[in-house]
Amino acid sequence: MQQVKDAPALWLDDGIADPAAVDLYRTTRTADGVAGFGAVTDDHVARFKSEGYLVVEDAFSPAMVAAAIDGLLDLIDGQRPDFLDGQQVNASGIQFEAGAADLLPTLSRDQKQDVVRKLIGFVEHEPRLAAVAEYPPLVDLVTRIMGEPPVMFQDQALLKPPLIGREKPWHQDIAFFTLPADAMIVGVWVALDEATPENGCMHVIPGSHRAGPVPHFQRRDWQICDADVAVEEVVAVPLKPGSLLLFHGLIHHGTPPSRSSNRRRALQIHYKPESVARIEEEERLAVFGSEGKNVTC
Ligand SMILES: O=C(O)CCC(=O)C(=O)O
Repeated sequence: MQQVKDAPALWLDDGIADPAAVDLYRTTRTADGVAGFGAVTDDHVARFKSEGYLVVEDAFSPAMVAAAIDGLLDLIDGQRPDFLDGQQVNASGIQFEAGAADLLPTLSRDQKQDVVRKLIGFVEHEPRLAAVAEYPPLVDLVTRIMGEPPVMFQDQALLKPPLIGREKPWHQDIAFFTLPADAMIVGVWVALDEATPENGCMHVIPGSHRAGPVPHFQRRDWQICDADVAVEEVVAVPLKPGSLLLFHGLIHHGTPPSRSSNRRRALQIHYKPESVARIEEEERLAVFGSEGKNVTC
């Protein structure tokens, strides 16, 4: 994390861009969705468990999506100072594109969003975003999948600015969490804009969660080795605004760089079963790190 003078705790993205990474996401397969929370059957829940993902279309109304975007822009515009103060302790805040530091004071509220990569910890600060993460039909569906009450433990907004939005390389989310690798961790990715392969929608490898944890390497990011990605099995998950993807914490997934002039804004929320306790950082690295495993990338 770089600190910038006169802008305390300005958090800048330091990931590595590689436009050629788009080749890791080429596919003609796209995910099907269920039409609304009310249409989710026990078979769909069983399919989530075997395939590791489920799409729910029109999960949120256009009014909820519009309110969430307004809430997001207010946070980016610095209208809730307590949100930015949280950055000092890694509790909440905004990660900007590395090239944005000097530009920021000159940008309008609308322009600023196109130099943001990520916001973390909005639930405590923005009720219009909390309304999405705490939406009862969503929490009920996550409860059905887990078989017990879920606890939200991470909430983020993930933005891909037009054309410059970077890839999020293939990974398993539990590799980033101090939670047991065999826990039923559920991620929810909510499209606020139309998400397409061109502007960087989610891509998954169906069933890949069943093979368990795989080593992650520090390359363009903390990621699965490119050579270990089952590129022939990739499924793209294009979503309309207000639709969502539920995905298992061990499913292999990633998003390509943006090649589009359309921005891609999304919310990502993670839930764990109430009964699951945290593990130590060393335990996480023993499972997901490459040290001592005789693996190369
Ligand atoms: O939205 C994105 O681009 C990346 C989402 C993702 O897989 C993650 O942040 O773990």
